[in-house]
Amino acid sequence: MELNGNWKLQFFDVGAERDLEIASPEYIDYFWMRAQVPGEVHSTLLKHRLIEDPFYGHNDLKCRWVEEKVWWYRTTFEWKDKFEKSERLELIFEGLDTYATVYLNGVELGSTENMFISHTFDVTRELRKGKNVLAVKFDPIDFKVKDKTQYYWSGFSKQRIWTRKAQSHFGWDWGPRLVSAGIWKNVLLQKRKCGKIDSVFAHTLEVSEDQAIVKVEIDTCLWNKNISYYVDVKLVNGEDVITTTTGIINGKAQVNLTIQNPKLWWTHDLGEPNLYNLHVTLLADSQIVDKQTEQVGIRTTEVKLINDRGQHCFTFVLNGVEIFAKGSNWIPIDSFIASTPDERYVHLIKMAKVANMNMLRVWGGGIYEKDIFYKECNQQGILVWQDFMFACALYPDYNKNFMDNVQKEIVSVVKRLRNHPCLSIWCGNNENDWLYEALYSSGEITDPFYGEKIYHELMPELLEELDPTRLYWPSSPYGGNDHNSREQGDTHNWQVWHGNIEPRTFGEPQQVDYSVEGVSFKKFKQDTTAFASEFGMHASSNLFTLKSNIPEDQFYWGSEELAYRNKDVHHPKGILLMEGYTGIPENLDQYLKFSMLTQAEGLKFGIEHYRRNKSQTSGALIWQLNDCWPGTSWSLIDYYQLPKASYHYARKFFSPILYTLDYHPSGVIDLWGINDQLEEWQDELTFIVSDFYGKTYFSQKYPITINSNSTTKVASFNEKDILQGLDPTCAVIVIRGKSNQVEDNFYYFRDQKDIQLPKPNLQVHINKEEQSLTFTSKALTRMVTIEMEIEQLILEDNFFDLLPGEEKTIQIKQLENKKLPWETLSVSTYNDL
Ligand code: BMA
Repeated sequence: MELNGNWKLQFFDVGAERDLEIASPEYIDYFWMRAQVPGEVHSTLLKHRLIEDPFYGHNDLKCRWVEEKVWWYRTTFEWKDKFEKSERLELIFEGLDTYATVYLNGVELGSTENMFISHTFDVTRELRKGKNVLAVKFDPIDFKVKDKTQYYWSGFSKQRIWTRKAQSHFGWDWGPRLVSAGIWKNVLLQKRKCGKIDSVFAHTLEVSEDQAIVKVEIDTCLWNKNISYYVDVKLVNGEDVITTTTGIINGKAQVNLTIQNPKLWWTHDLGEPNLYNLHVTLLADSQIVDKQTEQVGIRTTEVKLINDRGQHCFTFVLNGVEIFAKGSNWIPIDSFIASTPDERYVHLIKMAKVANMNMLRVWGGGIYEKDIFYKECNQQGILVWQDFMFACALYPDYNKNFMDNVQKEIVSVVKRLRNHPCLSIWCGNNENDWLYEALYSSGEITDPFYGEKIYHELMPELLEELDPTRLYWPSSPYGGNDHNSREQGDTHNWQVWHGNIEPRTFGEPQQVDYSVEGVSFKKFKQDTTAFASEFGMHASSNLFTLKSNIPEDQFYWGSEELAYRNKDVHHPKGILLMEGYTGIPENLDQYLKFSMLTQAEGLKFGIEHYRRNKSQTSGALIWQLNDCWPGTSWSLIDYYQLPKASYHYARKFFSPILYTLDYHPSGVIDLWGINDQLEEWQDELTFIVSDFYGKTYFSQKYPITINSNSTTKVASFNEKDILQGLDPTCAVIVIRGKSNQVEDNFYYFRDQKDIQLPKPNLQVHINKEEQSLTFTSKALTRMVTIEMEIEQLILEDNFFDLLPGEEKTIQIKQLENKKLPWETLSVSTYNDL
């Protein structure tokens, strides 16, 4: 039975009321506000207009008071069910954020202090026939941690380290401080007969040509010694059904299922993400006692750390195939995660897939994601890199209570997530090992490495027992002499944007170079990492997103409100990056286009480099896919789920087949073909150099064959030879495949700021009935930008370049098929600036 209904909410000052009075069934909550459960207090307050939209202007500051209050939830429910003596009743809170005390009918059941896990209370004796009153009190975080040590290193906020709650709620360099509280997941009441399934673990033992073996381990809690228990296990995929029954010894059961002609789980770019449903039923004397269904996939996965040449590598291997991981980092989908509808998750993950991503990293400063996230990744064939939720700080691993809490969390999270076929690695934390060592070396930290015991003792020990099937990696980045070393393990390239001087080795201080060259994306070219798990650049959100959240009188470049959207401390970094590529913007229009183009071209530059270096580099995960609020950040997709230019570029630079240019400073240009598919690839390439009015100066065709999962250098040119006297600031290169299955790739001979674009000449034909736009132009058009004032607009392509004389038609729709506001349509280009 679900207990999500009828909840009411009220706040009090700390110590103002007696807890038992408010928890009492007799307490009159008539004047309390109705609350949404699952949800958080902020979203309820917003609904009742008791706070202003926290995302608008500086409103986040205006609702700071929310985190200082004690919040009480109350609900009543009827219990009519028949109930036998042998039965137990369990009250389950799947998520309480965070310091909660639970009362049923005035009786205190217990307190919780971990947002990430579910909490179960035995209420067999406290539950009444008829009306019941359930109350939950949330104490303010500050009240709980104010007397705890808070002096040592902890990025963005000192308060957060003691509290097992999304660390980014306390503010991060891409999001405001909005410390939520509330019942953020389902509340359930469950009748237990004489036992229950505690956990199920299904994993593929082996896969051969026509057969697979899946091992299923089941843990149970049984409380009647006089009954004989057993479990039924059923694996189903359409017509294929495999069943077996087994007994239970010491609470545990285990079976090996043999599947003939298994349908393997693949990432979407390599095959079908086939899934099976695993039904586990616990029976006692032929009566069903409990059931659990898990979505599982048959697949093997490993991370190779040494390659066939005996060198360090970091390569994900799926069903025996080495893959290049293409994707991005995932941060919490919203500052208010609880009230975010599942559809937003579905759409965002679909967008990642459309952009040819095959991996998302659930970053360690947010949450272990909601079930919908993993289900969608299973279904859409996207691998997940899973961090544990520790980020950019020291954590009090010397404190027993804290460690007990962390231990419970790890056990519970691993049991919850380990069956998902998408999950491919466990990672201990985000940047703690690397930053600790670097900051210690530069004298900024003098404390011991608090937290070390979590990632280097507790986690590996627990995972060995709970999930030995996946690589446990202590941190990201990790490995080598400097945890961010390019020789070993994964790396975060924060040379670009943050200006870190690399490489460094253990013991050296981390130095930064804040200059145009120091932060430039051209630095990617020196990066020979085995796996780039973070790197990126800022870009503005879309105009509509910003306009909707910035007061009108502040809606200009250089305004305080616009700057407030950017939570990264050192604002000039973005300016330096643009200065190097587009020039410094002088107005909002320019800022939008300059920052978006710099981000898109910068990521393209880096990722095409990583992909060409496939024999050494096996992954490129962009920092960051999404935003939790309408700010300006590294994201590819803004808070209104409107893509930035980089998103559409990603679809092209992550394409399984890629034709790419390696531009050497000497003027030599190499043409490469990359094939990430499992079959050999054949095509005919045309390489054209032309001016901006369509006159060709150089053109060459190349029949190509690229072996499966490999790269090939197709040709090499000299800039001078292919320009044939043409001014490099007025020239474009287009690489086009005859197969028509690979999108054209455009290159310019110089940085954008030095290019002399022709006057705009774009013709647009609008077909409202067919919801399409057709573009033509007599001159090269850079960055055709289509905008409309609506969220979740879906465009086949946007921010693209159009060659003179060519025609391009773009389909346009809204995700939920809402009526398009044609009157707000705007088409602009870089040539207009
Ligand atoms: C890395 C991430 C985040 C951060 C990002 C941008 O440090 O792990 O903590 O938001 O870079 O600075």
